[in-house]
Amino acid sequence: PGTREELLAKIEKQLKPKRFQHVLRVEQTAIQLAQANHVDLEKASIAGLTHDYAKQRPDEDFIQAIHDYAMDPALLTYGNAIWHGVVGAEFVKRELGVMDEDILNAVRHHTTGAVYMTKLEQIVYMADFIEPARDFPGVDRARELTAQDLGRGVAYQAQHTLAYLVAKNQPVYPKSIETYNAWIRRYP
Ligand code: DGI
Ligand code: FE
Ligand code: FE
Ligand code: FE
Repeated sequence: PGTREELLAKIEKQLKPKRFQHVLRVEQTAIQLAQANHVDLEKASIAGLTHDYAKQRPDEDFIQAIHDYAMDPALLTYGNAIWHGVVGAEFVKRELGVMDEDILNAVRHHTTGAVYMTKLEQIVYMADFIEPARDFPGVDRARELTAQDLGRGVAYQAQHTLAYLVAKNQPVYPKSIETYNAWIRRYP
């Protein structure tokens, strides 16, 4: 994908300043988690930087992409919250030239998680949840658990997000429920 500077410039152009600052914090958090978990730092950096690349695109772009790339039509019943990761990864690949499937899967799964996640995917999922500006009840517990054991952090977030969505009367994407079931069994 060229130099880090080129990548940063392309990402910054797509995002409002607040969102871009979040992306930089997720990158730093992902790098720290990568150090602690013996994961490639460069991959953690690129995945952190690209995870919300598509967050501010119009719905039409996602709808077009779901058709163009023959993605699951059930996706059409959700919205930006789900699309920006799973469909956004296709834009990261084509527009930023990121071809590493581990990085692309980290982007794809950063919102919903997945039953099987590599260490890198777990790191991006957690970094997005616990980056230093995140402030919600439970975030300190999430930071603590993640520092002890990355997988425990994943189980905690899956549980926390599901409870949050139900409390807010929000539809739950099936993958989010699958993530919850799998990780709560691994970390009872
Ligand atoms: O993009 P960020 O704000 O940094 O964080 P994110 O991608 O983890 O989450 C974006 C939003 O997605 C957040 O408000 C919670 C929501 N979300 C997560 N899982 C689901 C969901 N929304 C729906 N409707 N269904 C889900 O399963
Ligand atoms: Fe996101
Ligand atoms: Fe998240
Ligand atoms: Fe994010």
